[in-house]
Amino acid sequence: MSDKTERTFIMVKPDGVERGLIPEIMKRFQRKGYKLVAAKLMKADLDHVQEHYSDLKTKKFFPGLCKYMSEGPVFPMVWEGTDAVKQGRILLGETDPLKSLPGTIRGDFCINIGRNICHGSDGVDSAKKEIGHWFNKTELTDWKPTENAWIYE
Ligand code: DAT
Ligand code: MG
Repeated sequence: MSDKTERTFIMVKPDGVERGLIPEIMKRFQRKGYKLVAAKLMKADLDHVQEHYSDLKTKKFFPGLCKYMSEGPVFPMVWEGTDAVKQGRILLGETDPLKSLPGTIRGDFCINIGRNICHGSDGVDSAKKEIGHWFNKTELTDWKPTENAWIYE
């Protein structure tokens, strides 16, 4: 594997969970060839979500965003592989689903920016921070998928 191996934090938001889209979103990362390192279904409290989105706390939509994110179950995950952070954002599509191309997760499954079904880290540093915020070290599984021999030259 190349030395650009990265981990990214991807989370199915409450609307994605309620709409039964956990398997669909996981499938996009699995079939690309990324390795699942961690995943769990949980309900996050308001403080936890506010910390996750602390960069956006001055935005008008911040209270509504945090309320929606803390009122239903979420499905946080960690995926690993070459260029996983940037490629993860490409798989997700644009923040605004109406600007997301068909074939991307947001382009295929949603309409409204406030209900865009999934989160993805926007950089390697934020990915590290987010992974640490949502998962304990013991929840991050160290393993070598046998299929990697067929995904990486
Ligand atoms: P992204 O999730 O693509 O990284 P972001 O970090 O700028 O986008 O914003 C976090 C989430 O906040 C985003 O997924 C949906 C919501 N959001 C962003 N801009 C918004 C807006 N103008 N109105 C309502 N919700 C918004
Ligand atoms: Mg963001």
